[in-house]
Amino acid sequence: MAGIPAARPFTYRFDPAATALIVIDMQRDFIEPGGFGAALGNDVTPLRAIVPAVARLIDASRTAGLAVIHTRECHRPDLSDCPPAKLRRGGPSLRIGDAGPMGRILIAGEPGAEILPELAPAPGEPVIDKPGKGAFHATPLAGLLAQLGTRNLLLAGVTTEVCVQTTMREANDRGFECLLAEDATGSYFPEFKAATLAMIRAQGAIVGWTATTAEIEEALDGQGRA
Ligand code: C5J
Repeated sequence: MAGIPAARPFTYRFDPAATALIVIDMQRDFIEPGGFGAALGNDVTPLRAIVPAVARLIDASRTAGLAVIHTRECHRPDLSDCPPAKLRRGGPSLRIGDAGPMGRILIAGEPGAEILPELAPAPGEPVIDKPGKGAFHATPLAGLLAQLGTRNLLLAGVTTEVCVQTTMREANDRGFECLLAEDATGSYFPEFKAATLAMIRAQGAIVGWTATTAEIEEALDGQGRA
């Protein structure tokens, strides 16, 4: 058993053999200048700033033998998996499926929907394409985690208050013990990120725990499977 004594609101305990890292939606369209997020008028700087921490977390998790799972928010080219209510959002400037600066927006296979090259999944690491904000909705994630025997989830990625928080709440309701890496998650709105971290760990970890990447690295150090 490993632990992060400095985690908030109290010590987070986990068995590395039953722990997976989920990296949420580190896609070009959300993070790169000139992508969908930027075209909507968002400042992508706070999202770009987390890339080194996410890379460290992925490295530390791989070294410790944790399963590393990546997600992408994207849709089929015919948009058959995109509910009309979701399609209507984001207007009037740019909507899902429209031609955007990096190909059709949030469409599988388009350049903007790809994960940043510096965080590319390693061969064999699962990549879950998800049509919703939460990674459990309409995806094989629950079955995959059951197969792996996962009980604990470390989370990172973007955006903190949308896809990351939704996934963490879905996971919490399914019985996973979840910890969000504070400096490896980002939002276009720093005040939303701060509020999300606070509400996750409120009331005795009502949704889960938070810790820094350095604290997680320290806990994972030396945990590599033989
Ligand atoms: C958003 C996400 N913000 N990955 N997606 O639409 O959080």
